[in-house]
Amino acid sequence: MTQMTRRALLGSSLAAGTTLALPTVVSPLTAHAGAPAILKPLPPEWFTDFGSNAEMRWDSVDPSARLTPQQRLFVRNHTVTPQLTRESYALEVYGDGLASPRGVTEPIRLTFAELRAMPVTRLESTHECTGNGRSFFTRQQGQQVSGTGWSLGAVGTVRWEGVRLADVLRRVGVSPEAVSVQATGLDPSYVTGGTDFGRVRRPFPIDKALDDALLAWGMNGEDLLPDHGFPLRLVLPGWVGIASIKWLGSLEVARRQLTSPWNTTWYTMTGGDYPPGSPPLSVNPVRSAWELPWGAELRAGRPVRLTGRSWSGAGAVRRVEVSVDGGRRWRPAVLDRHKRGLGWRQWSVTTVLPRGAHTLQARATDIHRRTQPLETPYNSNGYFFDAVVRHPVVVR
Ligand SMILES: Nc1nc2c(c(=O)[nH]1)N[C@H]1C(S)=C(S)[C@@H](COP(=O)(O)O)O[C@H]1N2
Ligand SMILES: [Mo]
Repeated sequence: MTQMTRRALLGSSLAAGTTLALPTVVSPLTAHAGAPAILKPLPPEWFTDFGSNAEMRWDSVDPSARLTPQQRLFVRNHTVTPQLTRESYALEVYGDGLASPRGVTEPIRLTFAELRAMPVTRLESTHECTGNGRSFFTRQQGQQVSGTGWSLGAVGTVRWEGVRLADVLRRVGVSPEAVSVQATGLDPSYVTGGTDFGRVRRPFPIDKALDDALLAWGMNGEDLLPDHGFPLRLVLPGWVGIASIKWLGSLEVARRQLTSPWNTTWYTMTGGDYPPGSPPLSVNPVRSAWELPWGAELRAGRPVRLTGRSWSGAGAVRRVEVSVDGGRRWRPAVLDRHKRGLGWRQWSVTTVLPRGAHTLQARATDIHRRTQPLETPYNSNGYFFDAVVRHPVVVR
């Protein structure tokens, strides 16, 4: 979405100093001048490279691996990955929602070592960008939308390790009148269309903060990679990816509803039949993907075992039905044993296909009976494409 020039990057690094002090970035100028937006390798067999965003290719997914390896997880950067260190890192907490209110200039500071020494929580969740599947608004529904043209690979299921935000808030002391928490990242300010929107930041309700929100330093038993938020990121399980602020610099706790462009202008539904002022998007919808190339070639006349995965931001997937004849007949897929939690479910179907061009479809339903429609209502930013994707294959 953002094609930043070197000049723009330099500009935003300098402008960053005007919003919040930036003590933890290792020399913003040398770190960003001409540097790639994403630091980890993006081999083309694993990723589609969109510059500051990189999509996991579903045809590269190992059907025997339940978790997405961190090296293969999609990346979504508004600007560039900053290079931070644990030693100079500190989380700043402030706001009038603290038991003893504090202004932005007098925050409570928690070092990495202090946070790391707190009780450890591990949880598995599906991590997904709000715009995942966006390209299908155009490919499948003929609609023009703006944003990165993701297929279905802006998603992964990972095991996070960190400290519960509830534990951190209890430690610093929160007022019973607190309603809203705003997380701000340490990456450079986001500049687009000539406007500097400041640091990437998004508020969320105190209820989510006190429920399952995590401040994570690890993924799948490893330290976070720089691209995924090292040394510490927020994770709001089941919620839109933007809610999980990377390189977490500060948390403001407030007694009033906080806002940012990331919950009023973006990551809210606009256009189509959506009324102005639609609420910020939170829980991810239900989606499914086949672990196959687009237009995969399959063998005719003998049983083939096809695999895929389905997920929901609200809870486990309970049922997956598949059609291999363009939607005339649907039958249940065989599901894995993961009946609980926010991780995805793997499934398979064994079928004999006749020669010719065919369309595969998968439709999941979660434990709350949320399911996938055949068409997703249009919105101008192409969020939440949750319709059943028509996946073409050729049988020879
Ligand atoms: N600080 C910061 N946090 C961020 C972003 C960002 O650009 N800056 N991108 C958000 C978006 S839109 C998504 S989908 C996820 C992507 O997380 P990942 O790159 O670790 O997969 O991070 C979110 N958190
Ligand atoms: Mo996202």
